[in-house]
Amino acid sequence: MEMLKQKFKAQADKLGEEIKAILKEHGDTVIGQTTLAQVYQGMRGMTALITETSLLDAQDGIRFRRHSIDELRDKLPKANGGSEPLPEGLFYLMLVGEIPTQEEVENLTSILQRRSHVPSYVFETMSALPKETHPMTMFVVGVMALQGESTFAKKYAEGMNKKEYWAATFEDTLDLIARLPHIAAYVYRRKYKQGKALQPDGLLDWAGNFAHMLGYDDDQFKELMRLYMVIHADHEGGNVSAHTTHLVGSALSDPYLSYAAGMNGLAGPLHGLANQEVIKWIFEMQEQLQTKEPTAEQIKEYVEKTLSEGKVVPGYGHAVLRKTDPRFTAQMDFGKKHMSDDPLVNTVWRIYETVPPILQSLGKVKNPWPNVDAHSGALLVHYGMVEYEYYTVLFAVSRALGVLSSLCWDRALSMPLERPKSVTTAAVKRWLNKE
Ligand code: FAM
Repeated sequence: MEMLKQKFKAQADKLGEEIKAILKEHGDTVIGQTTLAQVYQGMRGMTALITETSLLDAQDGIRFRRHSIDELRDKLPKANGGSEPLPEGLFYLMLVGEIPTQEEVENLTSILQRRSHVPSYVFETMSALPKETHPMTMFVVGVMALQGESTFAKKYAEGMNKKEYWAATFEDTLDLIARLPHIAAYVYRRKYKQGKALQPDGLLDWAGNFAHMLGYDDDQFKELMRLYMVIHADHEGGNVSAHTTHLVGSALSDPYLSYAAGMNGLAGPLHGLANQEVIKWIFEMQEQLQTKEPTAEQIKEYVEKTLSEGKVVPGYGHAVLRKTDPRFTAQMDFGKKHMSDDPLVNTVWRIYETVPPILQSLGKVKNPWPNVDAHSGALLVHYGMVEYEYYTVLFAVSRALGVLSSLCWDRALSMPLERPKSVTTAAVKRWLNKE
């Protein structure tokens, strides 16, 4: 642990110096123009954030420290006998910018195991909620209940020197990532499996153990969880969950508070909740059409009906991407390898052939291609995880790897309080009248 921490600090100090030099020489360099439309329309394309962990290209999709998803599947260490990357390896990569060795990943796995204890009051707090509560709400309540454990909050209250912020954030990050699978698994077991929580298996990796605690001991499901936890981890800094975590963290709210805030954003249907919406939409289509495998023609009609009701086609479109999401393709590849005859998975692939031309024909959808959420549910259903309201919790556990490693970078680089300027429409009118 100390080695990883020191390595991170050394990298952060080096980058901090480089940033200082860049700003000294180029601090006044203009990097773009902002239009009024951008300000009114969700700040699309406006560069306003620094995020070190990953970068999204509109055509090629996400790269984590310059590595594509395909490269990660190839280069990151695997579990014994497995072929999907271990998410601990991606976390390491995002933190220090290097692909770790098998041994470094194994060390990280044992660090996380040692830190994974969740106090019983956290489970009791979640249990106090009615069973009908949405799993994301239960999950965030669990995280908030754990906030009293924050090293950052305790040390800040004791008068911590600002030079130590990064170290306290680092400690909280590891503790929180270690504990999240327990909180998430508890939500699932309580809501869907009569409250029968399962004991962790200390011999398993982070994602494998999460699968085990959820109640899925199939080796293929564990592989799916490793892949799932890798591909959902980070999508540069401007998406709602990453940006919210960063924004709240900029007020020096501790990592528990910041991450919980970000996850409330992930719970929105235009963001992380889209994965539950996708499978719900397909199940409803199957029910209405009375078939498990609708034809392309039937799908087309159903899509047109969805659009005519003023709804979006879930799992399609993206604020930045302009091609098929490589996270979708990686899941398709997993499906082809492990379940090529599954009717639901085949329906997802038929939807992929059918939807883009329809969205294209509307003339306003900037990206008619599928995103990560268009595929994930069908893979989970294949292994029996049909409770789609739960899916965003899986996304949230994975997203912790990205947003919390970014938060470590924020504190290590002494990122300031974020506080952009806002104006009223009356003020905009005054500007325009002056011109
Ligand atoms: N189905 C129907 N209409 C769509 C659409 C879709 N999948 N995607 C975009 N549009 C519409 C959009 O509603 C807007 O219409 P209006 O002008 O009438 O309001 C128009 O096309 C232009 O939108 P855009 O510029 O192409 O997209 P945005 O950048 O505004 O929004 C998304 C991006 C993701 C919110 C949007 O594509 C969407 O609602 N998709 C469906 C929900 C979804 O899959 N979200 C998950 C995103 C995912 F990557 C994640 O965060 N996990």
